[in-house]
Amino acid sequence: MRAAEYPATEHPATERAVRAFVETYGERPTHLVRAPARVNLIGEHTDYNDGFCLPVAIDRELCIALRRNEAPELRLVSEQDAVPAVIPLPPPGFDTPVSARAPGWVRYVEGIAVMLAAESASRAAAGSGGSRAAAGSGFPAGGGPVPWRGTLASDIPVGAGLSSSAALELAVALAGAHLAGLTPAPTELALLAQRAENLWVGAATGLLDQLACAAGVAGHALRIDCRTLTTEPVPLPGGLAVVVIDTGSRRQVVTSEYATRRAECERAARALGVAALRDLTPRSMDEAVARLGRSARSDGTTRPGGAAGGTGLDPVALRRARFVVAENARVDAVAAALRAGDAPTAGRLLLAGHRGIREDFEVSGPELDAAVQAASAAPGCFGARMTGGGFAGCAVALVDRSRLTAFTEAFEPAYAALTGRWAVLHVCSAVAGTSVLDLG
Ligand code: GAF
Repeated sequence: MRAAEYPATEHPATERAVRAFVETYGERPTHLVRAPARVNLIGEHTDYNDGFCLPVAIDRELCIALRRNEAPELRLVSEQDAVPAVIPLPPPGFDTPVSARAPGWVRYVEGIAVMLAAESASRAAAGSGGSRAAAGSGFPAGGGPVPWRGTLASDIPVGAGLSSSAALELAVALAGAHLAGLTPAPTELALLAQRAENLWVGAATGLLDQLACAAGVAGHALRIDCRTLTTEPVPLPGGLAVVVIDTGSRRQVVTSEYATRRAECERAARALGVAALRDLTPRSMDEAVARLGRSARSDGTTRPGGAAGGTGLDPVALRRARFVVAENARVDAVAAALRAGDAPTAGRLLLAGHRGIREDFEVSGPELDAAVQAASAAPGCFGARMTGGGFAGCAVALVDRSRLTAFTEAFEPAYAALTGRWAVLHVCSAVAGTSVLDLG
């Protein structure tokens, strides 16, 4: 089957995955795994600062139809790639050099296979009793990695900042865990996927994407505390539409700039004397900066008028910290506004978040700024901001559901006039996190 014969626009990913399985392997799948994309409403670049986020798992999903394999390998055929992922089980060890690892999407599949095998090995070493402490990760006890074959279909745009890679990691992880008789909690699944991303793929990301995709709750946003890893569903008001705006822009700088921002935040936390920026409020941060300034002046090390000079806190790190500390406070303010059904306040906070990320954190981009400008001027829009890692990809807007048509009609030409390109709008529903269905 070629994708063009069975277009994504007319058939959901679940249906396409099952159909592809039958056509590829000549039999029915036994299981169907689904994993949603996520859009983050507020709380950006806060996860690796031990802070707070407010994402929504959305109804743009990735699905894998699968069954056990006789051959000792994991084989996954994607509708988006002519070359399948074929991973021998048990997979290569951690000592495999980075250059020998698989390219593109296959690397994520491989990373999950490696992490599941590591779990299995550590459980075996712990004497099959599977003590959580011995396993070292909180992943529950169970069998070893099980070989399976599957087909993958996805409605999540790739590289758009909607966590298509986290969805892939989680779907592969849940498939492997389920076949091995494991029932990991969403947080445990998310942590395993994050380890694959950090240790195998080599991206030093936080837990936002994986936890949002794993633990989403239908009809709700999810307040995540990235230090305690607790999640709390926040109901989305019925009259409010979450509109994801895919600006059509994609950039490669994200990984290196991400690492730089992370280092700047860590530098700021060290200078301000806290374990992580999460430990500061806007007020306690002002006090800490003032204290630093006073002690630097008493040493005679600062220049008069130099805001952060001589304090050990350079102006760039100070700006990054100001954004993160204010953004953490915005998460609870947006959650409270949503609970109260106060969409105008939630919208204003999103706009404030975008200003901060553009001016202080500096990870916006021209298309993202244009999308926010065009959206916030359109009728029915309460507020908008860029979402995800930044530089390119998607923005999110909160829109009065009864005015969606007027919003779209005003937004589309306004964005095109500003950028010379057309955006794709996704009016999204909040769905449950990753799940597996036994097909019998
Ligand atoms: C990316 C990362 F993967 C997340 O962990 C998070 O830091 C996000 O950027 C920014 O909020 O999606």
